[in-house]
Amino acid sequence: MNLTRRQWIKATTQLTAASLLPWPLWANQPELPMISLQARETTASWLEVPTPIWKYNQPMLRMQQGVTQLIRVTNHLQVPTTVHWHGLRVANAMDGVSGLTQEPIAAGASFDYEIMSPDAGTFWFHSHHNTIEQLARGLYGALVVTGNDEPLFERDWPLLIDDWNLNTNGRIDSEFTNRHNQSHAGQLGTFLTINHQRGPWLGQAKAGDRVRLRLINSATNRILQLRAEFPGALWLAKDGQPLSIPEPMPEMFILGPGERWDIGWLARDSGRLLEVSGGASLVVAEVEVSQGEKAYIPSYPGAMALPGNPMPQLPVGVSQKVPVLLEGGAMGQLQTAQYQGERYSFPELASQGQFWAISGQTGMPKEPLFRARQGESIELQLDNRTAFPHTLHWHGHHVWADGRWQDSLTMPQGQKRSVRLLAGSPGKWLIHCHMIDHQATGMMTWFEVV
Ligand SMILES: [Cu+2]
Repeated sequence: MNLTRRQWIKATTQLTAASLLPWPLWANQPELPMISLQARETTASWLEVPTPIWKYNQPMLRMQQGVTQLIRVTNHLQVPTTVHWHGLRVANAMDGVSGLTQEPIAAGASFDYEIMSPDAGTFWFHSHHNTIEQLARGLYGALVVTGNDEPLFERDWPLLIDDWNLNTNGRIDSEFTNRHNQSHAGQLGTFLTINHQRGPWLGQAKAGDRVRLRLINSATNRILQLRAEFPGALWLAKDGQPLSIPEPMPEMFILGPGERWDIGWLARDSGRLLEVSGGASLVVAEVEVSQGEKAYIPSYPGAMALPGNPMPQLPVGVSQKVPVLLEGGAMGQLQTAQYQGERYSFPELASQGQFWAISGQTGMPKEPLFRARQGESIELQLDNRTAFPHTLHWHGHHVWADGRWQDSLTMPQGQKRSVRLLAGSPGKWLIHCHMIDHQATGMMTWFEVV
């Protein structure tokens, strides 16, 4: 038989393909990329005396959008722990909530988190077991998910901003159950760190550099009030989700615990970021801009817009309306609430260390706040009837609020508003105040996607 060259190539290709078939399919599967994350005790050199803290060996993780990543968490602490991937739309079993989605990782043990983020953006991770202590001791890190078609930034800086409650010996005040703080605005710190380093954080750029600042509030309770001196800077994304059109960044803005803003800035002259909630102005970050040889500075920074993530389309109608009443705390009007299946008066709740309620329940209720089928559109009618602001956080989901997707939302006292949630992956998902003193004393609930 005479074969032409083309026929011969075709025949041999088919032969090669056929000869591969008997191999098991898994033989060609690449191994998952693995990150070894270790929770351990260490010390920080912030003051003249060392400060014992708890920290991950890698407090700055990067992973690729859409690629499954294996993160092996080894617990070198003397107490159990878990890791929650804040803002990532992961499978429920990987969400890291002890007592709801997994058993805690025992001291000395490991747990494999297999996570895939459909979204590129700025996220973070932290302990979700005895969070009130473990987050305050420093168990958190930044998680940057990089996309394929993101615009180029010459500088890309995640900044985890935290405040610490240190005593006169430079140690973390280990009283995590101060009832006065818990029933008010929560324990605030006085000592500011950025990426676990004493502030201010310093960055260097050249005139004409496109700078991406990823601001993350990793404080346990403090709502940061930030003043930005970055002329012409833009808000690019909230909680990892890009704005469809970048917005001019206001000079003053707040960042509640767990919230993130991505900022795009065309560097011309030096800029800085200040924190002013404590009355005095503390410098959080300074970017020094050197006037180098770069002659051309583009005048239109529109090219900084981030490509959208694969978020679902918001349907027109809603299938359920769920009231989410935030009640309790000092100077609140909470009379009674259910706690562990029993109804108690507010003084009885307070004597058990419970101060805050969501829709009449304090602590983790046995039944979910609502159940929804995957893809269902829910209207959450948020109503903050307390005398304090709260930063609500939804696990595994973003809600549509203020024309953008957000996984954490700061609500001033007395505020009433509706947001939309589209039920995502099946499982049990937490909703709680990310001021951890409030979460630990009652302000949490959960919903179930079936
Ligand atoms: Cu709160």
